[in-house]
Amino acid sequence: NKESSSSRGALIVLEGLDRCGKTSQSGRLYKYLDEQGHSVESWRFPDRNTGVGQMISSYLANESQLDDHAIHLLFSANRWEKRSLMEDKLRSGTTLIVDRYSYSGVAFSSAKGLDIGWCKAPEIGLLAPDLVAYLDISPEKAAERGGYGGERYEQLEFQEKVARSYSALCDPSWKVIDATLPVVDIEKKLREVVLDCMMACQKGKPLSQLWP
Ligand code: FDM
Repeated sequence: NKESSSSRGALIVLEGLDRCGKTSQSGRLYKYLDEQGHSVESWRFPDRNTGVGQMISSYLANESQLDDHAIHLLFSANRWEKRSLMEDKLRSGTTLIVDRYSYSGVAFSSAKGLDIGWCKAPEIGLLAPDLVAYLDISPEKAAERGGYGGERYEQLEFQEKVARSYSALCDPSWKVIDATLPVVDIEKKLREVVLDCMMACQKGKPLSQLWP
């Protein structure tokens, strides 16, 4: 059948603190893979274009207030509303580069003091990434880069808590890349791990679900 005869795309997730360089690295990676002739798309969460995404966006801009649990579930719903499209894309051979995913969901909400198990529960059954690349930078270094916008979470003290939450979530399968290296070095390391991962997916690595 179609599924077993054609190879699938890879689900690549980039995670890290604000100002770690995720967004610019996902852009560079997208451009590289696209130019190499791969079928690839660049995604991000929150996806602010949906109805749920607009609620999240207004919360992040401090234009609305929501209970910590409620906003957590909205972030999760925002991933659920994209799940079937995500699966279709992957199965039809498109690789997805995703800027933030469930790990941001758990790291940011548990940094507010919510129970980590409670935070993970609504993510169960979403597609598991084939690769999590964590761009590692200390909250202090990230803050020095400046350019924190005015959004809700963009404060040093909170980012320190998020960094601790990420450490608790990080598992040995994550590819941790030093985000203080020169941009081109990060780009090179990222390409290596991504190409390896895409190869494994082409060779038949099955899609799996959170939490493995
Ligand atoms: N964020 C992002 C969460 O709190 N939970 C989530 O599930 C996701 C995906 O939203 F501060 C936070 C992380 C960040 C903010 O993200 C907006 P971008 O990458 O700056 O758009």
